[in-house]
Amino acid sequence: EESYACWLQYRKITDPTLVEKLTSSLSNLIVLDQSERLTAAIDELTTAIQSMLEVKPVTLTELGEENGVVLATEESLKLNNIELEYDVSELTVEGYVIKSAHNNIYLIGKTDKGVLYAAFHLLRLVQGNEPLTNLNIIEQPKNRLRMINQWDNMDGSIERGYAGKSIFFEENKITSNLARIKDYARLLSSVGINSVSINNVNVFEVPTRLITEEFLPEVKNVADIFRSYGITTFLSINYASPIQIGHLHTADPLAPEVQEFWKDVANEIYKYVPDFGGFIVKADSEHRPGPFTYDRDHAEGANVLAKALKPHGGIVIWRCFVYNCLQDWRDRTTDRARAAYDNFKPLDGKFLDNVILQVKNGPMDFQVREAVSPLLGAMPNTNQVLEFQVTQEYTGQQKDLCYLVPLWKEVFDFDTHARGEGTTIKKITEGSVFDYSHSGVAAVSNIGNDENWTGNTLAQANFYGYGRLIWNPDLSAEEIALEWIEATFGNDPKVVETVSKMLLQSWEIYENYTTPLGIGWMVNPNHHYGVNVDGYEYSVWGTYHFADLNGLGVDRTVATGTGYTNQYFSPNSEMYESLETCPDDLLLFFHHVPYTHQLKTGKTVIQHFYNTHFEGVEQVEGLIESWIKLEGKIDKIRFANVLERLQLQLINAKEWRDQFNTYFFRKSGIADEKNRKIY
Ligand code: BDP
Repeated sequence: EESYACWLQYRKITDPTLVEKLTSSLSNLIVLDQSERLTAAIDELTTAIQSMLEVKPVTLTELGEENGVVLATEESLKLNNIELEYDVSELTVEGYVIKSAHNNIYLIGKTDKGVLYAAFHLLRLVQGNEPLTNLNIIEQPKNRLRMINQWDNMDGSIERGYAGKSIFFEENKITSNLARIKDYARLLSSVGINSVSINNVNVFEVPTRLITEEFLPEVKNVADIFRSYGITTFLSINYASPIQIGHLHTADPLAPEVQEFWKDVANEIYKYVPDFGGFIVKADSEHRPGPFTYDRDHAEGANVLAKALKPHGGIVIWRCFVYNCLQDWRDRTTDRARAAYDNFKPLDGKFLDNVILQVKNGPMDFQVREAVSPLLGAMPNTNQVLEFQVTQEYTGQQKDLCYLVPLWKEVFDFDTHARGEGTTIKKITEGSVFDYSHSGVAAVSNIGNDENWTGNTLAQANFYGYGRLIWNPDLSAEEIALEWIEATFGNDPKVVETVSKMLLQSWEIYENYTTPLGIGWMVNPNHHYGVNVDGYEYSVWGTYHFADLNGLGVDRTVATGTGYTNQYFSPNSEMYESLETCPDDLLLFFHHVPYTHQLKTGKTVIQHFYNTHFEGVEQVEGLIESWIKLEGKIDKIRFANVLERLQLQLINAKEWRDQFNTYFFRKSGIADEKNRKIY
C-alpha cells in the first residue's frame, strides 16, 4: 500500500498537539462553487484529512459560523462578497493563492484548476510538517505546457518501460481499470502536470485506429478522468493514417484528399473529447512514415494536421528526433548530433502557430551526459517544447539509482546566448524570450502497472521531481528531494538525510561507472542496459566513440571535425571548439584526444577512466551500506524493493568497471598508476 500511494501517503499524524491544531483548521471544507475539479479537490482533501487526522471533514457549500478550508475561484469569491487582501492580477489561469484570513484557510484559484493545485499544495505543507498559520502563498507554474508522454503500446507492453506493463492498454484494448488511471491522474495533478499523451510515439497497426470511432468512446472515458484533474489528453498518430485507415493512396500533406481526411478525423475526435489536446507526431524517424516520402518538408507535414485541429483549439506537437538511423558506419563524416538542427533550423517561421516542435534535451538521445541541444533557442519564430526522459533508458533502467533532477537542472540553467547573455533554456521554455504562442516541457513517463508504479521505489523521485521542477525550474534538486522524501517516507531525520544524500549523489555515481567525460553509449544494443563498449561502434545508428590505440572521442569541431560546434551561439561555439575551454565533463563529446590528454584536474583521460570506474563501484557499495542502516525505519516492502535494486546495481557497476577498464587498458597499454586490478 505504501508503495502504491507514492508521495500521497497521508500518513497518520501522531503528535497530539499537532493533531489538535490541524483538526481545528481542517475539519470543515467549504466549497463555494461546483465543478468536477472542485469535486476532485474535495475528494482529495477528504481522503487525506481522514487518513492523517482520523476525522472525516464536513463539506459545506456556504460560509457561515463554521471555519475551515474555503475552496473558491476568484469569481465565486466576488459573488460571495468576500474581501481578501491579495493581488491575483498577475496570475495566469493556472495560478492560485493560499491565504489565512478570518480564521479560514482560503484556496483561491483563477479557475477551478488553480483551486485543485492549491489543495495539493496545502496537503504537501501538512505532509512536510509546515505550520498552517499566516499562510500567504501566491503560486503559478512557470511553464505553460507541462506534459507527460506515455510510450505505451496497445498490446500492453511499454517501449522503454521498466515498471511492468501499461496501465492504459491490454490485449489491444483500452483498459477497463479506470480506477488506476484515476490514481495516476491524482499523482500527475499533485505535481502540476497538465497534459498527457497516452500512446507510444511509434504508432503501429492497432493504435493507428485510436483516432477512429472504434476506440474514441473509450478514449473519451480516459480523457474524462484526466479532465477532472486538470489534465488534457493527447494522442500520438501515425503519419500514414490517411492510407492505413482512410484507404487513400497517399499521405501527401499537400493532397486535398489528405487534408480532408485529417479534418474529418479532427471533427470526429472532438465529438468525443471536446477539449482534446491534439497530436504528437514522430515522423521520418526510425522507420516511421512522414512527409519526406512525398518530398515535402516537415513544416508542410505538420501544417496539414495543424489546420485540421485549429478550429477546435488543438495543437500539433511535432518531434525533432529526426536523423538517419541507417547511415554507413564506414562513412564517418556524418554526425548524428547535427541532425535535428540541420533538419529544422532552416524551417524557422514556416510552421503554423498551433504547431510546437518538441526537442530532446541533448542532440543524441538521453545519455547520462550530453551537450544541450543547439536547436533549443535557435528558432525564434517557431514554438518549441523541451523533451526530457523520465524513464531511465540509458540511466540504469530503474534498477540502478539515478535521480535525474540535477541533470534536468543543468539543462534548464544552460545559457544558450540566443539573445545575449542570460538566455537560459528555462527562460526559453517559459516563453519569456521569444514570442511563442505555446511553450513548455514534455517528458517520457517512467511508470507502469507495478505496484509501486516505477519499479524501483526511489525512481518515484524522478516522476515527482519532473513535475515539480517544470512547474518551477528555480527549485533546487535538494529542495525537491526533501519534499519527496518527507511525503513518501515521513519526517524521520535519519531517513530524510540518508535518502537525500543517496539521491543527490546518484547521477554522478552512475556516470562514474558508465561513460564519463561526455562520451556516452557503450551500452548493449537494443535494450540499452549494461556495458558493451563496442556495442554500437560499427553499426548504422551513428553513435560512436572512435577509440583506437591512441585515444578516443568524437571530433565535432569546425577546424577538424564534423562542424557541430558551429550550431551553438557565440561564445558557446568557441568554448566548445577549443580544447582549452571545453569543459572536461563534455570533453569527449566534442573532441578526439589522446589517452594521455591532461584534464583540468591534472589527471590524464585514461587515469580518470580508471579512477571513476573504481570509485563508482565503491560508491554503489556505499549506497547499499547507507540503505541497510534504514532497516526498520522504512516499511518492509519498500525497504526490500530498494535493496534488491541496489544489489542489481552493484552487479551492473562491477561489470561496467571491469569491461570498461580492461577494454581501455588493452587499447592504450597504459597501466593504472594505482595498480588496481584490471583484467
Ligand atoms: C530512443 C529510444 C526509442 C524511441 C526513440 C524516440 O531508444 O525506443 O522510440 O528514442 O524518442 O531513445 O522516438
